[in-house]
Amino acid sequence: MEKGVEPGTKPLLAVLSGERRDPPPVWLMRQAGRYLPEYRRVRARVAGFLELCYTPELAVEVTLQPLRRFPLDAAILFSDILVVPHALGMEVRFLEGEGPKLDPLREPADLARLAPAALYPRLRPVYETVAALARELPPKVTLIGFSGAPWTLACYMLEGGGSKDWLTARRVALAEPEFFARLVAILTESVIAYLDAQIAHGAEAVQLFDSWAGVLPEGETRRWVIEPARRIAEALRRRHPRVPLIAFPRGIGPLYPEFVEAVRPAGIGLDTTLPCGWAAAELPAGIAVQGNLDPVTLLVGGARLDTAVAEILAAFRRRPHIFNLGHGILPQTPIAHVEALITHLHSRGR
Ligand code: 1CP
Repeated sequence: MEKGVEPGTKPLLAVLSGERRDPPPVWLMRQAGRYLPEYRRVRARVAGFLELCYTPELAVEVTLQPLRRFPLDAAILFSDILVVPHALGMEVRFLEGEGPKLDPLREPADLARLAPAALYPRLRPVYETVAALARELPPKVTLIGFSGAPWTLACYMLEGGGSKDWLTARRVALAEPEFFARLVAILTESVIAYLDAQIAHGAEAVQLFDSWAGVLPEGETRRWVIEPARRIAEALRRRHPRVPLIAFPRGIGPLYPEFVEAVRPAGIGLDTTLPCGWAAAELPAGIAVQGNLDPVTLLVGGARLDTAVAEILAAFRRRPHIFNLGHGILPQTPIAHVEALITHLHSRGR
């Protein structure tokens, strides 16, 4: 079922294969979701957020909602990174206004609670969503699948929810490296299987979100961020050589070039804090860069937004570039600002 790369027809895939496009293709991280009233209406129809992720008909609808409003170049599967810990057997709940809550892993014996064999059957509804989207998408739009990366998933699984500093996960990684390595090994294999199945069902590109990579020191970044991403990228390249991977190791700063050399993804997501000029100069020439508008700038809009967009376009004018935010869109973002951003991109180009 895997589709070949069609660089001639899909701008996003063309850029991921190393071409430059002017204006650049655009999509926005977390482009479906709470800033859209039509999302909130669908969300109100289900009791829990996970039910939305596991009901293909609704997940397809929510994935397509932003594309009906804006001429985006990609649809990103509507799901969440925490479906992987959930499918492995952990309890995961999303509480209104409080974010996710998990029943945390506390000691090595707790790893026995994880059942990798359950992954495929439990995630089948997600694969059905991918397959339905692959059939329904307009011809120029690329279907992006995704997964959380092992480090970020381990953060939630050890902490039991969101955190400002991820102290539990950082402590376990440093103080109990054997326990932590076993957890990361299970997650690495799970992420490979999960992304492999998304591709088999029609995902044309996949993004690996390592949202909390930036809290680790250098050595731990190599071991728990770069090395797992390298293994995931290699396994997917072997199985699906033509399907591009976009890696998003948020916050790793000066380790970005080393990450790219080791992992060799087709695209690299740049976070908000990374200076564009530095990234344009320091990252290997063939790789597509994605980003990195500050979500707060999109929230504020107006002249600030126009200036920031112009600066990003100028910095990446000589490189394959996918326009995106440097992190997920904020729920308070006015829809008019998203419209203004895309109009600006399409009218001015570079
Ligand atoms: O009540 C609701 O509607 C739940 C809000 C919500 C939504 C809309 C959550 C809970 N997840 C999502 C969807 C989601 N999450 C997508 C779908 C695509 C899209 O919206 O366009 C994607 C790609 C994610 C990825 C995700 N979830 C990440 C990685 C990206 C990032 O922003 O860093 C992370 C860290 C999560 C965890 C998560 N899920 C939900 C929340 C509120 C959080 C963050 C919790 C925290 O701050 O720690």
